[in-house]
Amino acid sequence: MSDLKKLSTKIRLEVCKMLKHRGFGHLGGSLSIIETLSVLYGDVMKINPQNPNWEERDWFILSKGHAGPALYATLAVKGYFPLEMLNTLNNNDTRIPSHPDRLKTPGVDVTTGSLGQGISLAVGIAKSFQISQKPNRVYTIVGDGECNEGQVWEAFQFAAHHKLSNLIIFIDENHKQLDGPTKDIINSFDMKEKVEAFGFAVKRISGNDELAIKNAVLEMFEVKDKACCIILDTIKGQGIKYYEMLSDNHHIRFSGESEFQLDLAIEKLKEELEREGR
Ligand SMILES: Cc1ncc(C[n+]2csc(CCOP(=O)(O)OP(=O)(O)O)c2C)c(N)n1
Ligand SMILES: [Mg+2]
Repeated sequence: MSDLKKLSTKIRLEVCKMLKHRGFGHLGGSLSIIETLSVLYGDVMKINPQNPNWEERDWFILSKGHAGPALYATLAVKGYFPLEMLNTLNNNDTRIPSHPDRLKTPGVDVTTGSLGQGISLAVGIAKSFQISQKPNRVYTIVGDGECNEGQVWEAFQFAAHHKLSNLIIFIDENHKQLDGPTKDIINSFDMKEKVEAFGFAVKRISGNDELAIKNAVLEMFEVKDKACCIILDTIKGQGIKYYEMLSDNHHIRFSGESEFQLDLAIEKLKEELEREGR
């Protein structure tokens, strides 16, 4: 198992434990971005968990903010705050509310949750680094359902027009949104063609393959005069067969079979890590 695969497994385990403890949460869309977070925080991003506001850091914006648990698990595993804090998800006085809040959680750069707004902030932040000629990079993950928001396409136009090559936009194409397949709700058609037509450098890759994600990011580093987009072909509920197959897997209230399967997944992920010697 590669180091990045091991990191993905650790993050996936913490997401499952956190939602088991809470009893409900946005499991499907959290699981589909784990490999991407693993590559970003485990390899390509310039970060300093001991000093989250380090001026030279790269910025990460989870535009699909409902996947907060995936970001919290990543930050905790990377040492931004203790793992035990993950058990406070959604508590009244928590530092990790269901959607990310930059004033509450160490390592959260931007408050998100209202779909369409995270990507808009991301392009503004990238523009500010471009104006001040700073080397900081900006990374953001947008949901495929989120792309139903007109505001997303305004932000894409802005990124393309300003040639924001210091920004990498990931689109998590897990083919589903809140209450069904994206093709039935508002069809995205061919996302790659659309983003290309907006003037981006685009690559579409498998979103569960850490090496492919890393190589795509490194390829985008070579782009100098265009905004960059990586489309992640993923599965909502990725990495846990039962939840991949479960049609209503956006927000789950665990009980009966769905709770049993979560316990099973936790045991399997623990065993995988133990086999690897953690
Ligand atoms: C402006 C806005 N409208 C509606 C919602 C409610 N909402 C939360 S998640 C979601 C579906 C998002 O689908 P997608 O972006 O595909 O997320 P994923 O599949 O990754 O979970 C919706 C409609 C919201 N958070 N913000
Ligand atoms: Mg989706």
